[in-house]
Amino acid sequence: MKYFIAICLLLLQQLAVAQSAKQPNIVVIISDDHAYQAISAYGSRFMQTPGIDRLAKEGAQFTNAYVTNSLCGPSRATFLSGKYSHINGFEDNDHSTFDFNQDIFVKRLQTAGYQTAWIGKMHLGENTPQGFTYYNILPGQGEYYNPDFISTGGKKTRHEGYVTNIITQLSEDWLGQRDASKPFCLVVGHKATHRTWMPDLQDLGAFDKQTFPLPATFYDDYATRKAAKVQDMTVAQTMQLGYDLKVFPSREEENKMGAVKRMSPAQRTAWDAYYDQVKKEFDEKKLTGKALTEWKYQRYIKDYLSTAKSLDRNIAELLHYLDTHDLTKNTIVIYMSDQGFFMGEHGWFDKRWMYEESFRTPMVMRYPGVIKPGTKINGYIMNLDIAPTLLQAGNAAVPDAMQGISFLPLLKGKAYTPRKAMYYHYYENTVHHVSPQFGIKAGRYKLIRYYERVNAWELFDLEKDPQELKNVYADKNYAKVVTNLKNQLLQLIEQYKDKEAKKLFLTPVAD
Ligand code: SGN
Ligand code: CA
Repeated sequence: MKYFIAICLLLLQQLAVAQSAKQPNIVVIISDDHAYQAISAYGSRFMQTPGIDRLAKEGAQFTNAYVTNSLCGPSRATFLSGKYSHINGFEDNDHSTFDFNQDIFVKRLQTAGYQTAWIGKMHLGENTPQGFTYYNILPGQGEYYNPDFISTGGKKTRHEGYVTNIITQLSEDWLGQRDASKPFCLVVGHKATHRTWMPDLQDLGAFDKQTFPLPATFYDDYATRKAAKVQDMTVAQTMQLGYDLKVFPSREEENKMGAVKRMSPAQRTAWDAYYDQVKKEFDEKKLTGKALTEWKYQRYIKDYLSTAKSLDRNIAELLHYLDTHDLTKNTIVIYMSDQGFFMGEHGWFDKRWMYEESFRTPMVMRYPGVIKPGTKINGYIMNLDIAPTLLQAGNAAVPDAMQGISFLPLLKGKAYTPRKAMYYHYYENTVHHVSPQFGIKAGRYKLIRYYERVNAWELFDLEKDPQELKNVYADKNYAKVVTNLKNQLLQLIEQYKDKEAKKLFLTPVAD
């Protein structure tokens, strides 16, 4: 009997091993507003990111990864559903709340035997998350210091400390107590590097010795681009000295800021010691005009990079946890941002546009035994493709209704047809005054149609104008290109069933 039990246990153990070998664990780390320009694997001129670079070295780096709608909620909704915003229902952060009754990949992974969790920033509205064995998420945008979290069942708990560190800790805690006989899928949602770029105390001043050259397009005059002229997202005008850059006219004004008010006395002392010095130097300089704008740029970049430094350190820490718990070999790890971000290009911060800095997102992926270390994937991949890819990797069926394409065959060196063109649609029309827009990127060209705030078309020849400064839509030499791209755009609109875009597409624009 004793032997029989021992043999049964052994068999069960082997079964579990075989099962997990077939079904890899999955960790997806999604940051917020982290620009590829700030990642050394992408050739950053700003900083080193050894944590993210490790994933690129040990796995694949996607050099042409893009999002369907460059905004926080819509990006996460597409990630979960594998569908464009007009199909999954989450079009913008202002009016949408995610309908968790719909088909999302985590639910299908659960059915396939996975434990699933989302920890950190989710930002999908008020509905109770479904599809997760466990969740512990920030309400809305969340806070950098002493953030509240809402866990499975709706319990709210305040955690003392810095948000990026806490999210890592909670992720490791969940991994530590999970049912180790089942594969897992963990989504780690970071708040960093979102506005208002509040660094961890240990990173205050980390970039103070450096001066960063302005991007070549910093003083863009937006000639030929109507929508770019009316936005409200410039370092010069929109970015605020107090709210964004922590240089307030007085302590009383600073005290009005909720994000600072919630700090503990010890945190606040360290915080003020640093920013009081910044304010002192600023006051002494008495800057105006361009000098003031350029000073703001330096401060923006320094705070932004400091939050990115903590983000990268925490990614390295989570990878270390996988190493020390014998999980590295059988775990897919994806790191990506919810979209790109402007680091002063065109004079801007924020995202939303179909312009490269915003549309394109950093993405790296490690999958031991499947992806050869140091792989570069240069084809077009969209955040739309992740759900079907992970379903396939987890041995779960990919529903036909998903609009993304699994790139697992590409990783495995099997038959795979890359997409030739990408479709984009952005809807929000409030904060930062970016006009709703949809468009197509196909190789050398990008065609964008703006509507609602501005009605206009833009065409860029990316070979001649990679910085997207010169709209050549009206240039007769490009007439054939316009016709051709419009045909392709209409095909994509129909393929993805975007009825609203089709109506707009068929409405002529009066120039
Ligand atoms: C907030 C920010 C905006 C940002 C949006 C969307 N202002 O409104 O600058 O564009 O979020 O960001 S803030 O003062 O509240 O920081 S997203 O990442 O959630 O889509
Ligand atoms: Ca975001």
